[in-house]
Amino acid sequence: MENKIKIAFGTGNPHKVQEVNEISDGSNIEFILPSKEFNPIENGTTFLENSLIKAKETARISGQISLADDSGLCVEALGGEPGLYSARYESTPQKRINKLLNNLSHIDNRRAKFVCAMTLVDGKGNVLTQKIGECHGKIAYSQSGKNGFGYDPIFIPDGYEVTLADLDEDLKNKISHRANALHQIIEFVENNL
Ligand code: ITT
Repeated sequence: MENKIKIAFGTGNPHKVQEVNEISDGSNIEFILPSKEFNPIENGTTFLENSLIKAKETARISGQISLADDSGLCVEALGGEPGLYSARYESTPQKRINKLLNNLSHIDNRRAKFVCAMTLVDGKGNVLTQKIGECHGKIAYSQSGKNGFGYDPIFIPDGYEVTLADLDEDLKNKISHRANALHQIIEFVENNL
C-alpha cells in the first residue's frame, strides 16, 4: 500500500478532494493537496480549459503529476446556465440554490446535468490526458438533504426520486459526473503511468 502513485489534486474545495479519494479507493492512486496556496485564474471559456488552467497551476506549485477538475450544473431551460459560472452564480451555496429555484419557478422543464472536466498533467504541466464525465437528472422543486455540497440538495439524478444530498455519499460517488470522469483518468493512469 506504501507505493501508491501520488497525484497532486488542485482545488480550493475540500469536498472535491474527499470525493476523489473515496471514488479512487481501491485503486493504486492517492490524491494529495499541494502544500502551497492554490489560486489559479479561471478565465477559460469551457470546463476543459479551466481544468487545464487549474492542473497546470497545481503542477507549477507542486512539481508533481497533477489533476484538476472544473465542474458545474447545466440547466436545459436556462440555456445551460449556471454552467461554467456555477461557483460564481451567487455569493454563497444557499443563495445559489435560491437563485436557481427562483429562476425555474414557472418552468416545467427541469432537465439538467452536472458536468465534470478533468485534466491530468505531468510535473512540468504537459497534458497527459483530459476526460469529461456527466450525471443527468432534473432540478427538484425544493431543496432536500444534507450530504454532498453545492447544488446537490436540488439535483435529482435519473433513476432516483431523491436529491444527491439525500443519497449516501457512497452512492453519489458511484453515479456522479466526478466519478465518471475520474474512472476514465484512473484507467489512463493504470495503463500509462
Ligand atoms: P475549485 O475551482 O477550487 O476546484 P470550486 O468549487 O470553485 O473549487 P469549480 O470552479 O469547478 O469548483 O465550480 C464548481 C461548482 O459547481 C461548485 O462550486 C458547485 O457549486 C458546483 N458543483 C460541481 N460539482 C458539484 C457536485 O458534485 N455537487 C454539487 N455541486 C457541484
